[in-house]
Amino acid sequence: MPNQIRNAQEANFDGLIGPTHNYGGLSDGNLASAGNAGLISHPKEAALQGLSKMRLMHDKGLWQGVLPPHQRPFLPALHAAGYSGTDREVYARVWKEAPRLARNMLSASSMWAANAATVSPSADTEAGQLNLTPANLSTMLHRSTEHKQTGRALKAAFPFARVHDALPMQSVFADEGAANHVRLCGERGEQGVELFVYGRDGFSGGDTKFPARQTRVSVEAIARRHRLNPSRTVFAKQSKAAIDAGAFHNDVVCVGAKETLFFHELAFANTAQMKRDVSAAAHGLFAPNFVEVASADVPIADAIKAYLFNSMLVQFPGNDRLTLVAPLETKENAATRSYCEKLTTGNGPIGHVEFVDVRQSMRNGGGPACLRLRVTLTEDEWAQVNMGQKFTPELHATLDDWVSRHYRDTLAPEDLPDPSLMEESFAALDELTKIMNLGADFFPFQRL
Ligand code: SUG
Repeated sequence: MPNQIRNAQEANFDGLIGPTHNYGGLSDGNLASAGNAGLISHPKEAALQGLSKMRLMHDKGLWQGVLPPHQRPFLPALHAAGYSGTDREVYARVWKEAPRLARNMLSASSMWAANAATVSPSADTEAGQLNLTPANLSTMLHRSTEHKQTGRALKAAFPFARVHDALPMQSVFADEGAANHVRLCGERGEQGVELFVYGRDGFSGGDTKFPARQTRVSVEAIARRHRLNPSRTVFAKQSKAAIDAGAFHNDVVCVGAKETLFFHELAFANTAQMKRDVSAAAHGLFAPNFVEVASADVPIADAIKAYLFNSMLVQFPGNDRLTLVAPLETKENAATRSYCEKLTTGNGPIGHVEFVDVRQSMRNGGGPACLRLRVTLTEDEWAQVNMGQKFTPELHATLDDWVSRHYRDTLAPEDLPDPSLMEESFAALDELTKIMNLGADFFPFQRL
């Protein structure tokens, strides 16, 4: 019998964009990150754009949460690399001797909350408890430092949940979290089907030009530790064509919600098999609805450039059909714009498209879907979420003011070695722990 926990909704927890947001060119295989390396960034504008997107979701009636940025620079990694002295001394020396390492430890990449963790709602797990596994993000150095702090933020947000440790920090277990995971369902609070997507096996090497950041070994481990029902769980491989075209995560070419899976025809190595497996796993629960986009309609290069699929697929209260919350870039590309028109004039499951401005994040390859972690919660669970991490108009006003007081308007590559940037960031984060009710020992610099 499927678990039956009613009155559940999907909450979006967005990563609040941190004060060191910059274009470091750190992610091989992420075309935007590579192509925009060295551009001047706008941290204040970036954070305000993120907050506006959260406000839109809240005002439309969805549950919205916030995940705090991480401490950057991440001094513990610099200490581990042999740098010692005062924070200023450490920072000056690493920029002088190892600027690449310095840039990696300054990235605001925790904003992309879709990579924070893999989430299995209580309705899918054997114990009927929300399970989360923070992603080890082991493929990219600048992201490999996120998982511990992410675990802290998730434990603060969801005190009732089982928050696991990240998988072993090793290439065989490479894991990028919810960006390679889709949950389909009928009613949100009933047993769903969890689709895990991987790019390589783990033990045997991959054959892709760009890194395949998720392994089969890792997704099987997560499904096992979350105690998912094997007959309701599907594993599918990304295609080499998608990874090599720049789909460094599956959510660059695929998004799903409720019964609907919206994806590019080149997203999966074996699309027919994936559909058969999802249909079999959903048997007796719901009828999956596959919306497959042909290359003839949207070439994969356009899909990746315009981030059509890195949209949020949501059900706004009062709408019978789903809404695609897409980046403005999708409207500016002829192929993706006309595909969106086709969606809204057709009678498929996706009936509305809204465009949001997250350009600052987009230039690093992070669209609307990257910025949020979806967590399906029952009403009881939502009531237990840390109040300081629930997005409300009051919190929005407080955070807008906090950003305006602490963040820089611009950051050019030559501004990054300035130790004042570190001190400004720590002062901002220290204040944030009070605003968000995170405790006075939340960040490593607070625990010294
Ligand atoms: O991991 N970009 C991120 C973008 C993550 C997008 N997330 C999802 N698709 N869910 C990444 O590649 C670039 C940072 C820089 O170059 O400064 C970066 O980390």
